[in-house]
Amino acid sequence: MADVPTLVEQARQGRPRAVARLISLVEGASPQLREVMAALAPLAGGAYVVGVTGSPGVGKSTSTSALVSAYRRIGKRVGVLAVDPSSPFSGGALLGDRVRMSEHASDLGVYIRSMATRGHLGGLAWAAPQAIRVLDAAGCDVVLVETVGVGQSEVEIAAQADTSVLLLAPGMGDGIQAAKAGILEIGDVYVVNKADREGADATARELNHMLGLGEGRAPGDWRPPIVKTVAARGEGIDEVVEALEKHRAWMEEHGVLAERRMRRAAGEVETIAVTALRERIGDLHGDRRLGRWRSGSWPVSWIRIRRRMSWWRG
Ligand SMILES: Nc1nc2c(ncn2[C@@H]2O[C@H](COP(=O)(O)OP(=O)(O)O)[C@@H](O)[C@H]2O)c(=O)[nH]1
Ligand SMILES: [Mg+2]
Repeated sequence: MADVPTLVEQARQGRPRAVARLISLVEGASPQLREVMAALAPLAGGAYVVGVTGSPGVGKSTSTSALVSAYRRIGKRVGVLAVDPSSPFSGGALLGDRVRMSEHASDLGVYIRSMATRGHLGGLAWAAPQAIRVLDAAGCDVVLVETVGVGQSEVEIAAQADTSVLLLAPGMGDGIQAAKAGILEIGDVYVVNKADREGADATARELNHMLGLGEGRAPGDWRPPIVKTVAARGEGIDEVVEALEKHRAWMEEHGVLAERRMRRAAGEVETIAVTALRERIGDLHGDRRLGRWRSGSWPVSWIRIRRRMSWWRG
């Protein structure tokens, strides 16, 4: 059994092994999950969670690494969660992330964690928010969540962030794709990376046009800015930080931050409830009770399940 209070204490001092251990305890739903959550809850809530999303190769890891440097320069402690729902193993993409973030490896003010598998429990919908909470409680001022753009899961993970940054790059056909995928709705800040390449201005213009199409904004509404960067050289990154701080200030002023966090908490409770329910029902295919259901008594079991569900809801 892990000594939870000691782990929490060490995590707050920035000890990477303690942070790693706590994340393992919460993402794997260990028997100590409740104890860990109870210890973390009063310490969490101070971190600003930023999602960094975009197609593979657009420069998410490079940008995230540059953002880490920028936040470190102003003395912030930073946590990074690199999530790749497309890869069932710790595969090549995450390895590349490691390399691109290796300059921060010896910095105790930075903690980097990759998460690849969808396999466990409620999958990333469960694991990602728990890991974010650990980083938050461990005293990170900023948590950057890098996630590749693949369908539903990216929206799911973007929903974990206070602010979502959507990255595009010229020549990737990203603009049109983004519009098709309805991704334009999830960005609070847009970044056209690889501005050293031809077509960056055109991509920014196209994006600006598309964002304008959705214009039905009231005067006080947030208008997502578009920032051009060359992440590989750190250019434009300070402007991204500035845009993030502006968005955060706007959210605080308009009560949006509290509202987003409340919605997030509700979603988390739902995930936990659904996961627990799924576990209780068990693996139906390997369950002998299924035989009884088949032999005619299933309506009774079904009523029992319904009752349990209404208990969850109520
Ligand atoms: N030319 C150029 N290449 C970049 C820039 N930013 C990142 N890259 C390169 O793009 C490739 C993919 O970057 P990466 O950060 O791994 O993208 P990710 O898959 O979105 O995380 C790498 O070879 C980077 O060196 C940039 O601003 N300009
Ligand atoms: Mg990456």
